[in-house]
Amino acid sequence: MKSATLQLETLVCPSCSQKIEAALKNLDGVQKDTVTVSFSSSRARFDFDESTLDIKEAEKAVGKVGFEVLKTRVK
Ligand SMILES: [Cu+2]
Repeated sequence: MKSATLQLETLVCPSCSQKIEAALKNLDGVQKDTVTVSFSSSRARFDFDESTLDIKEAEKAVGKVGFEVLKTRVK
């Protein structure tokens, strides 16, 4: 299990973070109960199974709902 932090472009309202959270929870390999999106720091965090999910897929999913990922950290 790995842990990811995505630095996003500045979120302008709390419903943005809900959209992103829902998109991440939809992905196979993401531990749903670990997904948190902080509106104030514009950051998404979650744990995921690296054998099921390529982190690029998570970036893509966030992009699809309309938000840019500025930086990704996995550890
Ligand atoms: Cu919004």
